Amino acid sequence: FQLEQDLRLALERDEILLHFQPRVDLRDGRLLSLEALARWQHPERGLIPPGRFIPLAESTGLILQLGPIVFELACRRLLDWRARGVPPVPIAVNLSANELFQDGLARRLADTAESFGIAPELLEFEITESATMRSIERAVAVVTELRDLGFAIALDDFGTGYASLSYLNRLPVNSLKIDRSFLAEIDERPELPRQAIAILKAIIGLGENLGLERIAEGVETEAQRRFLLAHHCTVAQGYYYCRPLPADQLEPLLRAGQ
Ligand code: G
Ligand code: G
Ligand code: MN
Ligand code: NA
Repeated sequence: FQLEQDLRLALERDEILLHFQPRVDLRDGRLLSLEALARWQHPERGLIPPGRFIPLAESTGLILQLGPIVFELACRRLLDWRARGVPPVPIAVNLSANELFQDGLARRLADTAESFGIAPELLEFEITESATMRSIERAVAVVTELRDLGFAIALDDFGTGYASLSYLNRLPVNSLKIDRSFLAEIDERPELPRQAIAILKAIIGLGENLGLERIAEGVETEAQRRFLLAHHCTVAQGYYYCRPLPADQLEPLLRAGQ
C-alpha cells in the first residue's frame, strides 16, 4: 500500500509538522492553551490532515514512532518560543490508544520533556474516552502516573465512548473535552433541539459536579458560544475563534497576550 510506504519514509524525512488550535476563554476571548494537531507535508500530495494518516499510523503500528516525533515537536516549539521571549502557553498533545498502553509511556514523556527543559505543567495529553475503555485498570494506572509527574490530562471526544460514570470518578483527568457532534446541533434556530440541549447540559453538569474543567469543541457560531456560557462551560476551541494555525501565524497572537 503506497501511502503506508510513504508514511514510513515521512517519519524518516521529517515530513510531519504541527499546527496549533487555540483554546479560548469564552467570556473574554483570551487564549488559554493550544492543541497540537499533526499534519503531513507530503512531497506530491501537499498538506495531509491527520484524519487521513493517523488511523493508518494506528493500524500499521507506525503510531509508536509518530507519537514520540509529535511530542518532541511540541517540546521543541515551547523551547523555541521561550528562547525568543514569547509568553509561555500550555500545549495539549493527542495520544493514541496504542501509545497510552505502551510500557514505560509516562517515563518516556517525562524524560523527553526534561531533556528539552520543559516543565510538565506546560504540557497536557488528550486521550480519547474510547481508548481508556480498552482497559480501565491500565488507563487509571497510566493517567495517575502522568498526573503524578505533573502533566495534565484531558478526556477527548467525551460523550461518544460509553465510559461508565463510576469509572470516570476513578480516572484522575483534569478536563472533559465535549465532542463537537453535540454542539453541532445548537444553531440559530429559535426552536433549539431539545435532545441535544439535554445531553449537553448533562455532560457539562457532570464535569462541573466532578470538579473537572469543561472544554467544548467545534464552536462555530455566536449562538453556540452563548449557549455554552449560559450552561457553565467557559472554555472552547473552534473555527468561530481560530482554525488550527502554523506556529509562525500564532506567535503574534501569543505576543499580544490574546
Ligand atoms: O484535524 P482533524 O479533524 O483531521 O483531526 C482528526 C483527528 O486526528 C483528531 O481526532 C485528532 O485528535 C487526531 N490527531 C491530530 N493530531 C494527532 C496526533 O499528533 N496524534 C494523535 N494520536 N492523534 C492526532
Ligand atoms: O478529536 P480532536 O478533538 O483531537 O479533533 C480536533 C479536530 O477538530 C481538529 O482536526 C480540528 O481541525 C477540528 N476542529 C476544530 N475546530 C472545529 C470547528 O469549529 N468545527 C469543525 N467542524 N471542526 C473543528
Ligand atoms: Mn484532541
Ligand atoms: Na475531540
